[in-house]
Amino acid sequence: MADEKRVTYDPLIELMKRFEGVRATNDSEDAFAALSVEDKLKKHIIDGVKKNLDRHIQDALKTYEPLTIINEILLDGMKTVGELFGAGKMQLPFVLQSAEVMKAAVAQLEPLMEKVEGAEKGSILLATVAGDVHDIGKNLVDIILSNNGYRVVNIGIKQPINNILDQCAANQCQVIGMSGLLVKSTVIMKDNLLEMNERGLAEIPVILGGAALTRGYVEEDLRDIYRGQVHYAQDAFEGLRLMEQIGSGESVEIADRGERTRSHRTDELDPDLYEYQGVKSDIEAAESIPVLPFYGSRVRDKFDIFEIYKYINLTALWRGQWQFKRPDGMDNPGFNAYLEQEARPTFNRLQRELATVLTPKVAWGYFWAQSEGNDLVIFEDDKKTERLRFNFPRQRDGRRQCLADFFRPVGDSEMDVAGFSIVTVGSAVSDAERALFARGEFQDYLFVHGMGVETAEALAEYWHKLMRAEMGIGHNDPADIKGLFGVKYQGARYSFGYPACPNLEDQAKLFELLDPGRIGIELSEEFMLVPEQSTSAIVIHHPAAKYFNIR
Ligand code: B1M
Repeated sequence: MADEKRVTYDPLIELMKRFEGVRATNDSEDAFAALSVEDKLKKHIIDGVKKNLDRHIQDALKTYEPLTIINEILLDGMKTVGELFGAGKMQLPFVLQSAEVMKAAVAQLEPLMEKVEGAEKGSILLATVAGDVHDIGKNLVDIILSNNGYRVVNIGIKQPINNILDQCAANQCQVIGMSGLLVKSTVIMKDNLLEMNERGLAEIPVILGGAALTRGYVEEDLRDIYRGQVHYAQDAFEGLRLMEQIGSGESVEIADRGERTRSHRTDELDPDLYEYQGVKSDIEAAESIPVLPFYGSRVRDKFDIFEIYKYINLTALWRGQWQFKRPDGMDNPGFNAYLEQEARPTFNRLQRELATVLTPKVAWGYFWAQSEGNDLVIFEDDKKTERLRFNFPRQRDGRRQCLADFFRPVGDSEMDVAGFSIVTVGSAVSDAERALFARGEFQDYLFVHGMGVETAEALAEYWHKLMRAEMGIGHNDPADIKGLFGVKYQGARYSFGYPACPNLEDQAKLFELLDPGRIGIELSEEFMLVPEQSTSAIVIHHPAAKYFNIR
């Protein structure tokens, strides 16, 4: 019977159902036709649709003043966007798409407006603190605040306190927002607050954000020292909530203080950890030492970028950088299918579009090395003369590991081998990002930034594989690239500034060894790498070398 053959399950429809509420974008004329003019504009914002926006704004202008359209209709749409994001029903890239539409709408309305008192909900001076080059977190905060009615004066990265305060005064901002990702930045933020106390400026409320901070550090330690209000924002939307609360004069509710007891990362590492105390780890000398592939350093600047792309960790890109989150109630296979639908096409497009923007370059090398206590001594090619030495911290307890333990000790009959690498994808990608941000193409700004970051990481991964092959330990590599992300190979690549070798100043020694100026990489005064999308590492061949923390 015909009925028995009727297909009741359409996989495509089932798939679409899963995504209901995640993103409901319908930009057809019909989808707007039946709506009131107010709802049309809100739909533009919520769905991130620019098509016909100008026409619908013209319609709204027949009834409303431009400022009313912004404050009462468009901002209401943005409020819904914020709520959807907060409830896990909207992904960050789509929030940025909504912000793009908001910006375009405001750009159309602004020329029609006189500068009216009350046109802004509040104002904030935003800066990444001195010595810190991280831009994107602060810029996301800028996008969210400025497209929710706040005036944002974003003065950029590496900003000393004098400039922050001068610009705050010159632009008459009500709040100061400081961002920073480096551990050192958390100390600088503290110094900045002390300076504000000193200058009698503690009436200015301060919002702090960035990965190295914790809520406990800001809401306990920093609140203890700053005479005014200081708040922690975990993300841009918490920044928005705080601005609303500060503006309304309400006392700011302290969010979940669960992290209070968690130690924060601002403690300077105890100098004792660097001092060799006579106790070593249980790590035994490697049975065999690789043949030194060559002594000294080399550079390479010709690559097939599509080969590098294969080493991009898609979890880090899609979930980490692009911040696609699994919606409540969606299982893992469903989420993977969702990512394939939403993230893969952008990934494919950007691989092509960035093929000539990303310019991979590598400097790498091998040197004779032996350990002495917590030190790793690097020798000249004569194997006798000390060239320089690194001093690494040792775990206080547990296995008491220290990076030096992975090398034969001074006096051993056999000289050990240490590898080093530094890679970059060049500066043009950062220029492209800045241009996208300036043009208000916020979604692509996030996507391009993520591609730059993860291509730099991919290049480091790809080059580490080549170095293992050069050292003759590549036969232990996993068969597929995914296995590399789980460090399922012999040895490890440790970046200075990360937990096992936290001393960023060691970058200067790496520069002495690799001379990466030849591939256009420079070291800033604060030991940051320029171009931004660059990363360096010491490459260790020892089979027991795995990542560990120093506590
Ligand atoms: Co690197 N890196 N990295 N890195 N990197 C960090 C920053 C690090 C903390 C990792 C770690 O140790 N666990 C560490 C610094 C530690 C330290 O200070 N010692 C570190 C290091 C050491 C390094 C290198 C030195 C390693 C090396 O090569 N030797 C090197 C330096 C690069 C350079 O000098 N140019 C390096 C390189 C790299 C990559 C190139 C591979 C890559 C890109 C870097 C870049 O963005 N330019 C990278 C990445 C990706 C990271 C981590 C993993 C992620 C950073 C990120 O993209 N976050 C980072 C560890 C981490 O953050 N967990 C790390 C996404 C971004 C949107 O978030 O900026 O935090 P974020 O902003 C968020 C919130 O924090 C908040 O809202 C934003 C949006 O939600 N927020 C605010 C931020 N500011 C706010 C202000 C507010 C409110 C909210 O109000 C004012």
